[in-house]
Amino acid sequence: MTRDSGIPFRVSASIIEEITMNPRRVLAALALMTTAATAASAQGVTVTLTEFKVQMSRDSVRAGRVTFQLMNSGATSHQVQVKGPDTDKTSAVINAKQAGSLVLTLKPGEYDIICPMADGSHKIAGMVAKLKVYAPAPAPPAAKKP
Ligand SMILES: [Cu+2]
Repeated sequence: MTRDSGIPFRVSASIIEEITMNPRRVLAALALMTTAATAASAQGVTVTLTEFKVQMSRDSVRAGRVTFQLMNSGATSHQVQVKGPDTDKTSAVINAKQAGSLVLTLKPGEYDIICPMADGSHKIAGMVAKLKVYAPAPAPPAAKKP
């Protein structure tokens, strides 16, 4: 689920060899790498809800598609609202001991992860957390021969 190693994909030995042996194919190889990097960018955040806390498996992600796995470990119903730049999305109500999910495409910035239930009283009681969304990773450096 969480892939944030800084090395978004492995470059196969054959691609490295192609770059070394045939510089004219570098552009084609880079196009392949870009595709691989995009595929590796799906990110997951597990959000655990209790009375009255929002706990997240991570507090930052890269901009792009983010899947929030919502787990209500509490004894009452909760909900998750994601609020930030151009974003204000709320999950369905999640009953006690049930799970849900929310898939959003986020841009860089600071987001609040809130339980909006009971006219905001869950939030006031402590159900709010921060998520930082960083700019997309820069293009990886050119592959080097080991
Ligand atoms: Cu709540």
